[in-house]
Amino acid sequence: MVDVAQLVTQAREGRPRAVARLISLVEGAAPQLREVMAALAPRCGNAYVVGLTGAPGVGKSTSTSALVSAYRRAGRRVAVLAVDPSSPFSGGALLGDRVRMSEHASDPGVYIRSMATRGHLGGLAWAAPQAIRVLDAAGFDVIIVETVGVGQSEVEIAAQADTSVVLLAPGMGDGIQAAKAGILEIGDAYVVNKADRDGADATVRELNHMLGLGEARAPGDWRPPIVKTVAARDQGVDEVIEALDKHRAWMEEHGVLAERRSKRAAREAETIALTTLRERIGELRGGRRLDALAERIVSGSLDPYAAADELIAGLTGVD
Ligand SMILES: Nc1nc2c(ncn2[C@@H]2O[C@H](COP(=O)(O)OP(=O)(O)OP(=O)(O)O)[C@@H](O)[C@H]2O)c(=O)[nH]1
Ligand SMILES: [Mg+2]
Repeated sequence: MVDVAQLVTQAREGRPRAVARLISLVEGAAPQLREVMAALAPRCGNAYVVGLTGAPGVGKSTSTSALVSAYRRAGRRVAVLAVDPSSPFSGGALLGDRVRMSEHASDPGVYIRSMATRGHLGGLAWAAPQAIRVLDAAGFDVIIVETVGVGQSEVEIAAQADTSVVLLAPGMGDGIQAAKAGILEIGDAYVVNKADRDGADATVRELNHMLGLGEARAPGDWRPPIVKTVAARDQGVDEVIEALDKHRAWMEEHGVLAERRSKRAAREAETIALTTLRERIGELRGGRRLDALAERIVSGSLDPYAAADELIAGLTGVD
């Protein structure tokens, strides 16, 4: 049995084992989540959520680790949520990252957790916000959500972060890939990592061009900065933090932070509602109700819209 009240109390104290248990409940889509989220809600809303995305191997984990160190030097408590949208829900994802982050292992001001999201009905969009809530309520000042940029995942993560950082590296054909993946629309800041390699300046130029940074913007508009880093040697990391701080200040000044958070909350509720409905429809598949409706559609005595209405009415207990 899970003692939710006790876990929540301990998580609020920032006890890592309790935080881990709660995130496991999220991963496993446990029925106790409803109770957990109700208990955590009053404690949420203080953490600054940074999304970090980029193609495989650009240096996300190395950068995350360097960012963690920089935030710690500034006295902030940091949590890292490494989301792997491609690995199965129960998998022990990102072992390599654990090793890479091991320098923070003994620091009680740091919590690192990887989470797999594939295979769950709601996937990344469902699980990540709830894990973020756990970390937020546990009192972390900054939550870094690292995701491999594959397909939709970076867009989904951007929707859940206060600030989104897109990481690129020179010489990987990133420019074209970036344009394809639509990441040019989601970055609040761009980092060209591996600047110790040839082609970093060319990547910066290309990015500048593609983002239209040379063009005029309305006063007060956010202009995404491009920062060069060598994460492996801790170079440029303070500039990244500076860019993040500036973006946060800009969002606060223009009401963007509140707006983003409110959109996020709406999406969260919507995702849970849709996931619940999908689950119930899935349950119906095993039962006779959907079969009966299907029979009537086939025989022409019911059209699919009317059948869907009946289905929805049945699901929500209105009929
Ligand atoms: N030359 C150079 N190599 C780097 C730099 N930053 C990271 N690397 C190396 O690039 C490789 C990939 O780094 P990771 O941090 O694991 O990259 P990642 O984006 O997290 O990779 P995935 O999680 O697999 O998508 C590692 O071998 C790093 O040591 C850098 O600034 N310069
Ligand atoms: Mg990584």
